[in-house]
Amino acid sequence: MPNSVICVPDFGEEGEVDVIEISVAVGESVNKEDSLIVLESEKATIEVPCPTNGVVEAISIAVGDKVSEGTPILTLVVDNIETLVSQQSAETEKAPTEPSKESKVQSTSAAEKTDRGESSQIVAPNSEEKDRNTSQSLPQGKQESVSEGKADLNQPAKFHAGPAVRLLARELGVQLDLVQGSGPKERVLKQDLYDFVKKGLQTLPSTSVGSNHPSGPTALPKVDFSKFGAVEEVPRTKIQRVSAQALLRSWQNVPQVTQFDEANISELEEFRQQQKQSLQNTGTKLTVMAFLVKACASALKAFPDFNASLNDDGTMLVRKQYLNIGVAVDTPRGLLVPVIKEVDKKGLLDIALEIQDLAARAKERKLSPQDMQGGCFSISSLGGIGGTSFTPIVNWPEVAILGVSRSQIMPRWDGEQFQPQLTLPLSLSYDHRVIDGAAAALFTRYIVNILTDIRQLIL
Ligand code: CAO
Repeated sequence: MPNSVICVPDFGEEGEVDVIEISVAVGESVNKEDSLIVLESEKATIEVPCPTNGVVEAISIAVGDKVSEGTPILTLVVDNIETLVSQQSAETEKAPTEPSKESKVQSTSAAEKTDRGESSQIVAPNSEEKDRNTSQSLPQGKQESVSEGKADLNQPAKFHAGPAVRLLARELGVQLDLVQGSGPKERVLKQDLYDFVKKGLQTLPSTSVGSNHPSGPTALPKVDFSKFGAVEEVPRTKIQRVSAQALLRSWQNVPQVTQFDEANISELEEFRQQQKQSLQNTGTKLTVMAFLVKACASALKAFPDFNASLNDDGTMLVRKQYLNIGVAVDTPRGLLVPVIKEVDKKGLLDIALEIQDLAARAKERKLSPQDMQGGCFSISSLGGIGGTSFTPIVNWPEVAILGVSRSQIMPRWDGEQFQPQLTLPLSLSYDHRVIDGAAAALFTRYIVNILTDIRQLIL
């Protein structure tokens, strides 16, 4: 049987690219169009298909190598070199306007070398050409290996998938040979990946203490603390148990990042103190929280992707046309997040009164389920207690939450001297699937600007 050295084809980019996957192994039988290797450039992933049927005799490259057009990939014991050479010659004739791809097949010398028992050099077809050929059906044996879908990590991949699907699989952390393809020749499509991931998530148990699912979090082992000394078991309240589950669900499902910033609230505080005196007899307590709710309402209007939720399969962002903001309230039985509805239609004092009312009812166990539903965004303030910053957890299905810490007088350099400024630390945690870091920084800056100059709230 003649040998052929299969080389990297013209992949449409200059220079070297990385080998990110070797899809075959020495001794393996390969069919025409089977993926041999996958290359990754700065712009794309490129699958290099096999030009003919044969058996892999030797592999000349490894994952991590840098290759360019013409680099030998592997040596193939070709079933029928004549067929291969004539096929590639015919394809060259068919595409005379594209000499760069097929003309690199050294057909004449290949045939001559074959006659002399030497190995010939064949350039694999590029993936464009492979795509043209995908309507041909695979031999039965190959179809069986795909449909069986057995995963053997020591074996090379047995699946068909285009570069975009492979890239997505890597991003999602999905092992492609476990996915049943629904495309032609059982080719794995993007939708197959989404369905695979969705199915995996649905089978995860909903318990809050982890699981033994192979791709899920490791279950936490039981610890007998009484071995080390006396202990007391305190029952967790229903609120604590429910909020623990919600926090864990968000932590496990939402990739979260926290953006920190600081607002100069010196003028806001001066205004607040003035109002505080005139409000003394009305029972309204105007705290920084009311200003924060108004500032966030304005920011949510300006940045609608923050007033949104991802739909269940992550293919749509559901932007909300209403503006409800939840406020985290610390109660003796646990954390509650009552929601102030339609904050954009309410004034500062109305919001201040509502915060007071909701916080009081939360502490007295008088909130109804409706009081805690329909939130678009949350604010968690620990400013009344202390601390310089913290990372709140996104209150899923919302996509962002603002954490507020205690304001302090800080020295700020004005270009000539240090000025005392009342500085409010802000921590915005956000769902990075929905919100980019730059958008989060802009959103937080927007809030900072409003708090620094509260006249903007009138606009
Ligand atoms: N910096 C400095 N002082 C602050 C402040 C801040 N960021 N925020 C509040 N304060 C002050 C208030 O002005 C008030 O002082 P005065 O009486 O002199 O005006 C005092 O602290 C107490 O305020 P408050 O906490 O009663 O009122 P609030 O409107 O600021 O907050 C509420 C209301 C319900 C948010 C708050 O009581 C609460 O429960 N906070 C805890 C929320 C929580 O646990 N979050 C963590 C959840 S885990 O992510």
